[in-house]
Amino acid sequence: MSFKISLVKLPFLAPFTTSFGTEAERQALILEFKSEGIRAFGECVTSEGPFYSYEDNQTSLHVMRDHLASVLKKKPTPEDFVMQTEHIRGHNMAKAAVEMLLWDYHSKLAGRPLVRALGPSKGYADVGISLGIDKPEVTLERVAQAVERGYKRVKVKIDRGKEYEIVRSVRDSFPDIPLSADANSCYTLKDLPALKRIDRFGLVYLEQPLEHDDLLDHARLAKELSTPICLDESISSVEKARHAIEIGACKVINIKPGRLGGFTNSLKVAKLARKHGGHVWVGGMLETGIGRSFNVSFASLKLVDYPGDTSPNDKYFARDIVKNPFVMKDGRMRPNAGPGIGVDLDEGFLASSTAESWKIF
Ligand code: OSB
Ligand code: MG
Repeated sequence: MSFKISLVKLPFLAPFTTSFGTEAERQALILEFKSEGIRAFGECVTSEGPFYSYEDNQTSLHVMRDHLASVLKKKPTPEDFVMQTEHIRGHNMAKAAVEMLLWDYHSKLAGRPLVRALGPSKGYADVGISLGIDKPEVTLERVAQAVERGYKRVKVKIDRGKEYEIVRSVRDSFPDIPLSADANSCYTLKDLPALKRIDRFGLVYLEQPLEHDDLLDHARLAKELSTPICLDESISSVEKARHAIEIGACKVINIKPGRLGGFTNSLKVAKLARKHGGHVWVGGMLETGIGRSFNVSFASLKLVDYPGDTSPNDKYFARDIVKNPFVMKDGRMRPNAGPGIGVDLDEGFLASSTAESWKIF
């Protein structure tokens, strides 16, 4: 039995900018667990710094090595892993990386694709694209390409003070596409006039406009806008999702299994939201082909009713660490046939992209 974590560096084709910063490369922690002839994988969605959330690669490495590895050793089911690590506060991204690896492990042990273990699937995921912040003319060009390639929804990242220009110019050129905007928490309720100005562009939703852990102000904002609110950062647990729905803080939830501590909690959030008439979709964290394969399986579930941020990885990387990257056809992507996440690793490229590696046990 062995468990190894590697830091893999993959340069982006173009820097990715959000309201909280710019990333030039993906620094991914890739997990590999071997037991009984099975090789299971995981990917932690943290990055170099604590900007999207308080977790980063260093904190997740510490939590995985010093608090989660001993639980992994017992090879629990994902559900049992969640229970056995409940006493560890927060650190959902670290927990999710190991929890999802266990989904891969147990699916491979049973010789079936990951998606079969998750629940009823449509057999494909509807795919949307997330466009980082750029000059309006660059964004317009990217939107045109995305529409041309058949994406089912386009999301533009917005920043405080520049939201009107970007949303208006995209809407002027593309009056009918399903369009959304993601603020990554750059506004407060004082910005209500600016948010009201983009309310008339028929966005399918406005993603995470306010504080990263707020629910109350989002509920207040929701009453002022006709555009539905989608929460990303704020939904950090099943309980938070329940509170958000209860007080009307959002109608839509961006499910990122990494943010929620894995698939066990993500399934609970998706079921809860749908039961109350809400909508859910699967977000992305600029994952490599390993992380993407987990996301695409989840996004193909019947429970998930909106297109996700699961664009094929040739959008981000010149070369991926898997030999069978996803391809999109008619705005759809089929989950891998397995077993487990069903990725065919490009071992040579993975080795040459690995900056550092830790043998945990
Ligand atoms: O807010 O959804 C977000 C990437 C990094 C951090 C936060 C977010 C994103 C994305 C990227 O939007 C979506 C993708 O992986 O394609
Ligand atoms: Mg977001």
